[in-house]
Amino acid sequence: MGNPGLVVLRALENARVSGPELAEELGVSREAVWKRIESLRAQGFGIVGTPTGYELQEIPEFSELAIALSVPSKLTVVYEEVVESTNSVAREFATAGESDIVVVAGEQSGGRGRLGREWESPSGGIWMSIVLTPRLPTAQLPVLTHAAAVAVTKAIRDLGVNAGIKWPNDVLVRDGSGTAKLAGILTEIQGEADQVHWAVIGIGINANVPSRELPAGATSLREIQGEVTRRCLIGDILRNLIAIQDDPDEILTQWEQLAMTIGERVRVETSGRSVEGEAVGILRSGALVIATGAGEEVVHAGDCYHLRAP
Ligand code: BT5
Repeated sequence: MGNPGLVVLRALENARVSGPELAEELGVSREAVWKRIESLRAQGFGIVGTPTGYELQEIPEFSELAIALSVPSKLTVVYEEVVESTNSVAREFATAGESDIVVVAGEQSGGRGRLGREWESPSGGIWMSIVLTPRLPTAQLPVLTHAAAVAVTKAIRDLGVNAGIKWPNDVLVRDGSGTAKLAGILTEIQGEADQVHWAVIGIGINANVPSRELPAGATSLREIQGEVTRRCLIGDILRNLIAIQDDPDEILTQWEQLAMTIGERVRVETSGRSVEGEAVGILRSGALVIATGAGEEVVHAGDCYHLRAP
C-alpha cells in the first residue's frame, strides 16, 4: 500500500478524520495532507471538509485508486486505459517474479479467449487478470479456473442476476429463449511437473457494455439490469476468490452448487473427438464426467454444448 493517496483514502474509508489526525497518522505535515486531499479531489474523489474532519463522500466508478480501495489490501492494482490483453501484461509481472497483482483495463485491443480465439473487450466491461502463486498441488491446478467461475458467479448473483456456470469456464445467464454468455475465464499457468511458478487468471465480464457491441450469444449486466459499479463488483469477486483459492474441496463443492452443466445433456468437443451424454459430475482435477451409452467418460478440456432434451 505504497500509494500515498491510497493511504489517505483507507484512513477516511470508515470514519471522518481531521487534518491534524491525518498528519500524525501518516507522519507528514498538515500541508502535505492538504496537498494529498487536493490531488485526490482532482482525481474525482468527493472529500468534504466538515467541522469534525474530512469525510469521503464519493468514489469514482472506475480508476486505479478507486479499484485499489475496493479490493483486498494484499493485492496491488495496475490500471491501464487500453492494453492488448490484460493476461499478457499480467504474464510480464508473473515472469518477473511478482505476485498478488490485479491488472485491469478499460478496453482490450486484442483480448484473448481459449485456443487463440478473440475476446471482444469494448469500453464499459471488466477485463482483468490476477497474478497468483498457487498453493495447490499441480494436478489440481485446473480448479483455479473453477474457483474464478465460482467467485464471479457468486458476485453476480449477489446483484440479483440469475447466473450459473457452464463447464469449464463460462458464466451464463438464463434469458427467455435459453442462455447467454456474460463472462469468460482464461487461466494460464507456468510451472514444471511438481512445481508451479505462477498462475494468471484472466476474467472478462460484460458489465456496462451495450449488447450491440458484443457477439451473438452474449449479453451484459447493463442489458439485464442496468449499469453496475464495476469497482465494487471487482472487489466482491476478488474477496470470493481469495476465500477459496487454496481449498480445492470448497472450490468444487461451490462449483457444483452453481453449475448449470451437471444433470444436462451435453456434447463436449475435445482434441479431435466428441463426447455426448449426461454430465454427471466433476473430478477433483476439475475434469467433467459424462455418462454415455457406453459408460462414463472423463473430459479434461474442451468446448461444452448444452443440448436440449431429445
Ligand atoms: C473465454 O474463452 O471465454 C475466455 C475469455 C477470457 C477473457 C479475459 S478478459 C481479461 C483477460 N485478458 C484476455 O485477453 N483474456 C482474459 P472461450 O471459451 O474460448 O470463448 C471465446 C468465444 O466467446 C469467442 O470465440 C466468441 O464466440 C465468444 N466471445 C467473444 N467475446 C465475447 C464477449 N465479450 N462476451 C461473450 N462472448 C464472447
